[in-house]
Amino acid sequence: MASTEGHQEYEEEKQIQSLPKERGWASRYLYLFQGFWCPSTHIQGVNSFQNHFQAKHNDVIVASFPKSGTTWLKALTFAILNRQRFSSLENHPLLTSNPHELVPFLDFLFHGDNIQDQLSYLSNMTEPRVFGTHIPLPSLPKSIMESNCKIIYICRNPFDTFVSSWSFFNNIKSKSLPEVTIEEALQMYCKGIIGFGPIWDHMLGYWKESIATPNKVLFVKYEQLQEDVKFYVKRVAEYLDCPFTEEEESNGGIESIIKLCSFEKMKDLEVNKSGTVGRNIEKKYLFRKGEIGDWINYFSPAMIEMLSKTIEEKLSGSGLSFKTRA
Ligand code: PAP
Repeated sequence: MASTEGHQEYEEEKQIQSLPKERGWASRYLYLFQGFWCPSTHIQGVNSFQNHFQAKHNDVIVASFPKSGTTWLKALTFAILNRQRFSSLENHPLLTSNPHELVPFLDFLFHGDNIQDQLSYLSNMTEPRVFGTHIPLPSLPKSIMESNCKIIYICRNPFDTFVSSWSFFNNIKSKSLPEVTIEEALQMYCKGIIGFGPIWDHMLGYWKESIATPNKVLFVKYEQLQEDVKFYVKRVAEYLDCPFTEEEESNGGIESIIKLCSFEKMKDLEVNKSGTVGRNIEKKYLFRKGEIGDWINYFSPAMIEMLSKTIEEKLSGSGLSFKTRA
């Protein structure tokens, strides 16, 4: 057994060393793995996820590029799907657990060598199971694409996503890593070098699939959620085949979910103010400002030009666009 594990580790290490490598911002290096940039510590988890995960027909996957509104969409999706089980909002699990605890990231669940434990945990989860992933669409396990499970993808204006990532990484990164200026970080971001990047490929993969198979991928933007959350809560419920009844609507069922998952409410909960989640991430860093347009406080004119040109180049002709509110 030990020698099989040792052999596997050796093979994984060999695989990592053969990949293109660049300096990262929050990890020392990022490796170009299956077309996206990934810290070495993540590659084993992705391999295992691809090899072992078996989707069920009623699974729901919340997919996103990091810092695009994942926490919010996880909370909303969990609350929408489980509204019969947890009809009393006073005792709702979202008041005592972080959304990432209730809706685990599949790519992180498969880290380490306790795969059998993870598989039995997964098979015992209450259905419908809801998961998160930051993996780009072409790297999702076959069973996700081949089963009837549904994906909801959230993305965000690349300006705000950059600032949210920049602020988050500065909070969580090891002090032993070399300093990176915001200009250098933006240059890397524009070249696609950021965990799970390039961001354009990530968004376009899900965007194209949402057009080709709208029953498989629902594509949502953070800004759309902010502008009309009620519309999107109803849209998500319809897409997941659990539309709100007229009675639920008239009883304020939609509004109470919106309130429960709102930035102000979640940021203020004791459970989200301290402690860690996932791979030792301090929960308080998941709730920063929750605003559209904060990028203006960070970007110089040269940075605006650099990112605007890159967006134009990468997204033109795709039909995917973002309003930038300066
Ligand atoms: P993750 O990739 O680490 O899971 P993710 O949740 O995708 O992060 O994005 C974090 C952003 O969503 C933060 O944005 P900011 O840095 O611009 O503030 C965070 O504040 C915001 N956010 C978290 N929860 C909510 C919420 N309930 N409503 C609106 N925005 C939220």
